[in-house]
Amino acid sequence: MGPTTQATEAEMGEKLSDKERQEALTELKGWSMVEDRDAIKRTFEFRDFNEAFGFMSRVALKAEKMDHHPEWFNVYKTVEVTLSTHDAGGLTDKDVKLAKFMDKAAG
Ligand code: H2B
Repeated sequence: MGPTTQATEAEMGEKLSDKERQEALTELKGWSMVEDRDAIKRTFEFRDFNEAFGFMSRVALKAEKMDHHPEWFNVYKTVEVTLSTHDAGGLTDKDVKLAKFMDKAAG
């Protein structure tokens, strides 16, 4: 790959430093580190399926805009979310940004 096709670290997002991820996790209530993986997770519980799917729809639009997508699993009113930046091989600012958006979207 030449210089025009090679994505730079900044474009892919750089993995958070130890200090950055510590600060991020303090801010993100309900989120925790995934074991054996550089990723964060949170389980959202809604009143019913309609609320859960409404949340997923709002997050989906945001994810497309950000070009940053969650790994998630829905059963009825429960949505289990894992966030990690695949291109960077771990946690970046994009994950923190999407996590904050999800917290707000969940109300
Ligand atoms: N989502 C997540 N979570 N991590 C990524 O590295 C990522 C993504 N990369 N969504 C994007 C899409 C990339 O594959 C496209 C080509 O921009």
